[in-house]
Amino acid sequence: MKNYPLIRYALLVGTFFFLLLPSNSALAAGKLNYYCSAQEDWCQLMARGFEKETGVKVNMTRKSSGETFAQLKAEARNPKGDIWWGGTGDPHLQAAEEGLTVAYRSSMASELNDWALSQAMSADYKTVGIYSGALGFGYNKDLLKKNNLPAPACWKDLTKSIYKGHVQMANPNSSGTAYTTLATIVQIFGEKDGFNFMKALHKNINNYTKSGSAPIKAAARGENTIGIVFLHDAVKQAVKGFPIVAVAPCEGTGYEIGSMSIIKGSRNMKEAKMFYDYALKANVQSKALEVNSFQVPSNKNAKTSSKAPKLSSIKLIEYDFQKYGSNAERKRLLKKWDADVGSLPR
Ligand code: S7P
Repeated sequence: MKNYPLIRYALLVGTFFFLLLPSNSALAAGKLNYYCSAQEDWCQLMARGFEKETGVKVNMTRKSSGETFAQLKAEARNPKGDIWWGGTGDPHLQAAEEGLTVAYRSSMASELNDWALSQAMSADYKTVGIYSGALGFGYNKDLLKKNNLPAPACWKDLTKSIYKGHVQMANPNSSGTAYTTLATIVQIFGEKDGFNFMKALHKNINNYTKSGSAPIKAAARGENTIGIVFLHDAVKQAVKGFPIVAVAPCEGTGYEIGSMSIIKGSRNMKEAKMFYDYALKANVQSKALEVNSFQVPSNKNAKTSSKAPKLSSIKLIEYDFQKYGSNAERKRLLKKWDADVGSLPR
């Protein structure tokens, strides 16, 4: 009887300190520095979904593919990022070749399409395919009509003088979309004619943007007529109700294998691997449709939409990912584009 106040006091103090302790999931949770190169809304959806499922705090940085690659390179001695999710596969392959990313074999591999796995195998598992999509262009049909212009159907159409000042694309140094464009044109027409095409196109370009999808967003707002973009980015604007028409060019076109890589020197390796596995799940990839991201998912069981561009009905080239994702070729092509095209007057 005499000890009761003491026991009560001990219980009270114990409860007080127990309440100060973080919850179990918070105890287990860490943090993740997440570099994202897809569209902002999809990047956010992935970050918030992962936080909700795991309790891991996500710090997100959104930059275009070429810009993120440059950041990884600049931070190589003191890495600040843990995982790079999204963006075209070429700079992910280049990062793997330059030793900026590390190998990881996810247990989710058995659920992936062959093209996603071959991306992984070609880089000794230092990257993996998370989605795919074809390149093309989109136009604002109201602006085309207002300017009395015919609808372009082929790459070559975009170099016609009638479209002067009406075409927009991103800068291939910063943008994965624009680098895919450059590599696609060189693969379709050959290097000499391909660069002649880029020079002729240059005369019609009203602005080289930093981000790959910016030209079609500008077209949706009525500030630009034609944007060279991935078809799914054009469809996204059309689905939102803007007067955008997506075109798969008549000569054929290239495509991307959007990728994901774990950054070498990651300080949160456990969380980076958790995110990697999470991002390859079917239910997670299916969520892309919630933000109108119509890429083809790499997980065979993920949902697709009838609104998505049908890759089987598009004339796709045999895009050489090994060559155009190699350090030497990407550097060489970009240097040549800067010297022979980007620096010319318009
Ligand atoms: O999420 C849409 C998308 O087109 O964006 C990625 C793109 O590389 C990021 O933009 P940049 O062209 O500016 O790098 C694509 O991977 C993806 O399909």
